[in-house]
Order: sequence, then structure tokens, then C-alpha cells
Amino acid sequence: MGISAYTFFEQQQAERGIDLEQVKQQIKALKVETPSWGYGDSGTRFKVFQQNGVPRNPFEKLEDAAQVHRVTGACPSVALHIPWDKVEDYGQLRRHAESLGLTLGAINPNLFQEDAYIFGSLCNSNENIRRQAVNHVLECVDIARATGSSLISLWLADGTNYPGQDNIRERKHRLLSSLQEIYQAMDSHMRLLIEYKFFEPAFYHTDLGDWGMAYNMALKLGEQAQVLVDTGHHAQGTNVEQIVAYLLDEQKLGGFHFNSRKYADDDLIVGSTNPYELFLIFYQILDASRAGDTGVRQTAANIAYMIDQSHCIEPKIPAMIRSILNVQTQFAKALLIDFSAVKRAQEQQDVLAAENAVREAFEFDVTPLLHAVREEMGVPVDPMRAYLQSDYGQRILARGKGGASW
Ligand code: AFD
Ligand code: MN
Ligand code: MN
Repeated sequence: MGISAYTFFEQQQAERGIDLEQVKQQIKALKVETPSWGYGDSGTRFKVFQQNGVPRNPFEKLEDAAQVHRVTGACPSVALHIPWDKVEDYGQLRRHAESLGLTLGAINPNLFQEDAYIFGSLCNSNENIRRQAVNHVLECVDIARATGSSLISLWLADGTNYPGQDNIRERKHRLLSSLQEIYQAMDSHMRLLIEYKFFEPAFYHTDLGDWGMAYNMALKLGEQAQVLVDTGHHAQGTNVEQIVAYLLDEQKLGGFHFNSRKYADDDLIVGSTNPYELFLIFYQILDASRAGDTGVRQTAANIAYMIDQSHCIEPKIPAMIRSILNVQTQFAKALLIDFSAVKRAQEQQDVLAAENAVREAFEFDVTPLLHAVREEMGVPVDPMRAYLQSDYGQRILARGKGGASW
């Protein structure tokens, strides 16, 4: 009888000097927030393919999210999107979440679907529309108080479609002034996570178009403002892990919206098109967690990991489970990096040794490790199989079609 896969893996990593007990603790500690909107119908500007059984209200979205947490043990919180998840009584929604073993996470304002926002929201040249937009975000801050959330996760669709349409510098000034009022309204435990995106729905310029613009606004606002990196929001070829390292070092990396892109903001399952990029993002985070600077280490420890995807053709709950499994896999691989070997090679300017010390961790099969972790967590070693073998997917078909993601 040969040795088990895990015993072989354990021996392999012991020879490399990797502390597997600590690695397992870190995998168990990794929590990824799922988005309420990831469970409802969504699609592209061409078509929303309605699926049978999607949630009809925020309460049912939480019930679906609870399935992902049940089989993975890694998703205890759910981000809300307002007004898509507007309810009469947020205390009731919070208690429903808690009854499912969940908490309510980041509050996402919606500054892109009111007719008034056709020429922008927080940047609009019409001060009444800016007031409407600021008031909406202030309402989201109030909702965060009611749900016990500490994060306001703000994505701004504002921009223009043609040169000359509006004054770019004046829009920047309006934006800062709007954000300052929002920032002042937050409680001391709250953070404003400022997201950026290089284009879409604006097609000539986007007011928060890249990490530098978001970083600059966060810097001007203060310590409770940080940058949210949506992994799908970069132009082709962007070195996302470099942005992550830079923001970590400036203590301005607040969180992620994880998804995958092939061409634009495709919102595909995270890790599905470029798993190595996700691995390298975690490499930078783990490197920053070893930094000499306490603030940098704290930033790395305080990252809000969130999924932001829209499963247009995939069944929603399995797609979310796959996303979590992909995140865990790349995180587990990054934990196998021999950081002292990397440092030695860097100090010797040994290019191939340094590259090898990083890449070789990516090449390990971490399945035995993840199975061992799940056994110790008391969750199914194969979360996807556990969900598919349950009758939950069948039961929710009774909801019929037409559940609202918004
Ligand atoms: C869209 C935007 C952005 C935002 C999300 C939720 O591109 O990523 O975070 O909707 O509002 O995906
Ligand atoms: Mn996003
Ligand atoms: Mn997006």
C-alpha cells in the first residue's frame, strides 16, 4: 500500500522547509465575500439569459450564498448592492443572514442606473444631480450602519464619450468635493474602497480610469479611503500584480473584486483565464505580509477579498463555488513559495533562480493540501461535488424564472 498523496505532499514540502501547519492555518483564514448580484440573473448588453430558480429577493440571494459557504467554509459574508438589495428592514435582512451563518458585507452604491446619471453622477456638471448621487451614497453609509458593514465599495461609471463633452479637470474637482462629503459621513470603523475601471460604460474617458486616479483620490481623502482592485478592470497587458505591490507598499490596497478577463471587463470566473496572474497577486500580498514596515503588513492583513462576477451562461451557485475553489488553489500555491530562496536569489541577482523559486510553487498540485484543510475545517473535501449531490439546485427551481438581480 503506497503512502497517501498528502503524506507524499507533506514530505515534499518538509524537504523544502515549508511549515505546512502554518500554511493550512492561512488557507483556513482566507475568507472571500460573495456578491448578492452574482446569484441573480445578469448578462451582457446584448442579452440576459434568464435562468430557472434564481433568487427573487435579497433574502433568497442570501440563501444561495449560504450554500457556497456551507460547502466551502470560506464565504461567511455577502456584499449588497443598493438599490438592487433595498429592503424595508435591514435589521431583518441582517438577522436572516445571521440565521444562515452569514454576515452582510460591503455596501455597493449604484451610481450608474438612474436616468439622471446620463452625464455622470458624482462628477456631473449639474449640481442637483451631484446632490442626488451624494445623497444616494450617504444613504448607503446609513445602510452600512444598519447592516453592520464596515465597507462602502464605490464604483463610478462616470465619464464621457467624446472629446470636449465636458471639462475633465472640472470633473476631477467635482468628484473630489463629492467624495469628501461622503468620506466625512463615514464612522471611524468604516472604509471607502474606491474602484477604478479603464473604460465602459463611458467610452472616451472614465473619471476613475486607473489605479493612479483612485489612489490619488484615496490619498486626498484620508486613511479610511483605499483602492479597490477589480482584476477585470485593466487594459490588455497591464501588470496587475505590480499595481497590487505598489498599493500595498503605500498602504492603500483596500480590497479586490475578483474575476477573470480575456478582453475587457468580462466578469468571468476568477482564475479561469489566467491563473498565474492570480497566483502572482497572492505572491505580492504574501511578500508584503513579510515587510519590515508594520503598516504594510497590516494592509496586507486587512484586504477585503470579494468576488465580482456575472455568470451569464453558467449556473450561478456552482459558478460561485468554482470561483472560491480557484481562489483557494492559487492562494495555497503562493503559500508554498520559499521566500528565503527568492530573497537569496534576488540578492545574488540570480535571475533564473529567483524566477524558479516563485514559479515552482505554482507547479505543485495542492489538491491533497486543500483536501486536508477541508477535512480539518469539517467541510466537504470536494465542495463542488457536495453541492451538486445536494437537492438544493433542484429545490430552488420552484422559484421559477425572473428573479431579479436588479
Ligand atoms: C460592474 C462594474 C464594477 C462594479 C460592479 C458592481 O464594472 O466592477 O464593481 O459592476 O457594481 O461589474
Ligand atoms: Mn467590480
Ligand atoms: Mn466590473
